[in-house]
Amino acid sequence: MPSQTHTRASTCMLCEAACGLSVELDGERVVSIRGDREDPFSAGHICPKAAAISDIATDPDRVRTPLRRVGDRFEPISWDEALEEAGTRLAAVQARHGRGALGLYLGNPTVHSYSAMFGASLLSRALGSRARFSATSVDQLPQMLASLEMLGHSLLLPIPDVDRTSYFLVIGGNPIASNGSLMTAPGIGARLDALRARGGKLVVVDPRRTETASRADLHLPIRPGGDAALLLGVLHVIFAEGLAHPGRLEAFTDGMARLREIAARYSPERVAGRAGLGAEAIRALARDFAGASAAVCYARVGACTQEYGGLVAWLVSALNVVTGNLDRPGGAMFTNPAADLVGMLAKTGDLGGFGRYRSRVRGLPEFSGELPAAAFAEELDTPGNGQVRALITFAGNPVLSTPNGKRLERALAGLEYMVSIDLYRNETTRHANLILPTSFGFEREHFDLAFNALAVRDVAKLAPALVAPPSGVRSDFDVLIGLARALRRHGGGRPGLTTSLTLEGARALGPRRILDAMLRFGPRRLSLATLERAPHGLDFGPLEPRLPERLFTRNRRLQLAPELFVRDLERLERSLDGAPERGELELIGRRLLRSNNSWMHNTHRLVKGRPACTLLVHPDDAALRGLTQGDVVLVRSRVGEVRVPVEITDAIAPGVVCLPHGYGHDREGVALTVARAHAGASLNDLTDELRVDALSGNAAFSGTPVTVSRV
Ligand SMILES: Nc1nc2c(c(=O)[nH]1)N[C@H]1C(S)=C(S)[C@@H](COP(=O)(O)OP(=O)(O)OC[C@H]3O[C@@H](n4cnc5c(=O)[nH]c(N)nc54)[C@H](O)[C@@H]3O)O[C@H]1N2
Ligand SMILES: Nc1nc2c(c(=O)[nH]1)N[C@H]1C(S)=C(S)[C@@H](COP(=O)(O)OP(=O)(O)OC[C@H]3O[C@@H](n4cnc5c(=O)[nH]c(N)nc54)[C@H](O)[C@@H]3O)O[C@H]1N2
Ligand code: SF4
Ligand SMILES: [Mo]
Repeated sequence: MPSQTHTRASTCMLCEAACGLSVELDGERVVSIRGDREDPFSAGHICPKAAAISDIATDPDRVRTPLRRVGDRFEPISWDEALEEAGTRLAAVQARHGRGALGLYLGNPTVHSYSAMFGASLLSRALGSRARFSATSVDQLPQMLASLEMLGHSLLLPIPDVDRTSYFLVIGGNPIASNGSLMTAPGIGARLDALRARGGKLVVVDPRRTETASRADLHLPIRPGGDAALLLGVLHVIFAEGLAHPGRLEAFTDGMARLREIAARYSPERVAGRAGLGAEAIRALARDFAGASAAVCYARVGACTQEYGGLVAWLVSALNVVTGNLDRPGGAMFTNPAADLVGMLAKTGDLGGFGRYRSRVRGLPEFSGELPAAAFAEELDTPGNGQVRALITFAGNPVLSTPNGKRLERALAGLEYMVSIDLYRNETTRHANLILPTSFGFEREHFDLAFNALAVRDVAKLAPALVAPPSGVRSDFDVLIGLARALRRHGGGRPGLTTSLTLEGARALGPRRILDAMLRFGPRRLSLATLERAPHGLDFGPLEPRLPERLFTRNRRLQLAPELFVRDLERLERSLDGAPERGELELIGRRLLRSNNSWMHNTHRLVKGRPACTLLVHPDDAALRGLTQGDVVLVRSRVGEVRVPVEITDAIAPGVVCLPHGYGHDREGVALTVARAHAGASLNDLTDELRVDALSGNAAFSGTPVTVSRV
């Protein structure tokens, strides 16, 4: 009998681009995944990863029932047994060692599921522990800190208006490979082509001539960690040459004079050495940026995961303000999302927070109720009052994604009890006593709560679940709430009636009705029903100016020179004026189009072809060490060593080497058949947990000193 297929609209949940998909189904089986040309936002764009959604869902290695570790083996158990055991054991650890002995780590995919966002925030609050960690502090934390200090809300992030700008200055981002981040812009390649076609300029600041830099009008090969120096030099020129024109922003901005005074100290000549760029290049950049009809400076992972991440995030926004480019078309703008998390949290007084307490071992600052991932391992392996002895991980793989993964691995092995909620038994979850599996991909309804709020246009779309999950898995929301309730049943977690009532209330409502309420009370007065009537999504048009109404600072004014950042300049000064301390080579990371952090290497479609986990080395550095193409080298840092093949290329600056993160799958007990056959080595077996942005506590991956030698 010929099978009847039908096509449904959906959304890709793998990365921030949120591409519309057209999914062809034969009953419960996904036949094909294509770009949805009727999606008004993504207009048919997809990347090679989209097809892997169903590979993962049907992966023989996927965990499909709760698993309990018995020695080195895992055996299936029922959900009731699993939750009962987890509740008992986690509560017992809290009873024995105090509530703070239970830790939580939330990984990146949390923000790609609205139901997981609700569930994770409920579990997190129900724990009654400060030992909470997430991928935020190996990623965008400095940008959130800048928003908190300058705009008054940690989640109010300025988005580059890429479709209308005439000068796009990208610092430490590679959207052609990453598909854009804190800038949901499906089909970013076409958007950048359009920018250039209308006579605009693309300028990329990056130690590597990346896929994005190769398409740029100008590539500035900065020294790792040199961006704050560069930006100070740029601001210096802008003030000195009378190019500062904040325009309408001036009426509600504090600190302009202070910033002018600060910038005066950093002439291009003074900062050039630390930036690794010539003073004339810095002058030209400042003049071009200030002279553009609409310009936007945009920074991403490379600008955050470095020693001066906080300063960079501040100076990027400051540059946009000083040149009048914040909150205007073609500049850095703010969304008006249908489900407005920022507005909703602000109404409850939750603006985010910083430094209200510090981590036990190293005294690193808290951020919005979390401690830095760079302090994760030490909070687990350092004995004493407050040591973390039990852990819950959700959709995270910190062994491969946080600094000094080897130390973390040893710390996880020493825990009294660990529960991981994940799709796979991987480098992290293999240490768990229990692995609890959730639904994934087309098995759940999708609404981009996080990324609609970070998009370059105001859009909203609800994608229904298309296929049934495997019978042994539960929804992320159910597992997260189930775990929180089990913990409380056994006397663990945060005490008090409010916690119980919140959990029971949320469980009774369910994630759909919570979202529906957010939409109904949101600025556009939508509902799930209105979205269901527009299966390809709704487009409300380009972003519109939102200031000063959208400011949440105490005096409702934009803070251009917060003391927190001003004080941190002292630290930078030491690196400007002293002899530049440089490791033999400085290590940076990279992202590959056919990969997504650590968890997409178990699909043959994405890993076939040449090995991807190679060390990029400049020809001069290769010659100095007698290296030839393909040689396997030993890379060493303070914390560890890895062996990887070299790829000699002048796309990397001399003195810098580059390795992708998310590899290193060949570890005992990892149940990822394909990934283990394409294992590579982990960048984070080299990155150093002691290297942080001392201001924000964010991990400083970029510029890790390493030596490289032939094996
Ligand atoms: N294909 C793919 N897409 C992804 C991901 C993935 O793993 N693969 N991950 C997703 C996630 S979680 C995120 S957060 C986004 C990230 O999105 P992006 O930030 O756009 O991605 P990266 O490739 O990490 O870009 C960082 C760039 O910073 C550069 N860099 C390193 N150190 C420095 C420095 O000191 N200064 C400057 N100026 N540049 C520096 C690096 O060379 C690199 O090109 O991508 C998302 N999308
Ligand atoms: N050196 C270096 N390190 C980095 C970076 C870098 O640029 N350089 N980038 C950093 C960045 S930006 C990030 S965001 C972090 C990411 O850090 P993490 O979030 O810790 O790591 P991921 O690799 O994204 O792991 C995601 C996990 O979630 C699971 N998963 C996927 N989908 C689902 C789901 O729907 N439900 C459940 N329950 N589980 C799911 C996967 O199996 C995997 O185990 O890595 C960081 N680490
Ligand atoms: S760009 Fe991102 S959202 Fe779009 S198809 Fe690829 S992985 Fe999915
Ligand atoms: Mo990220």
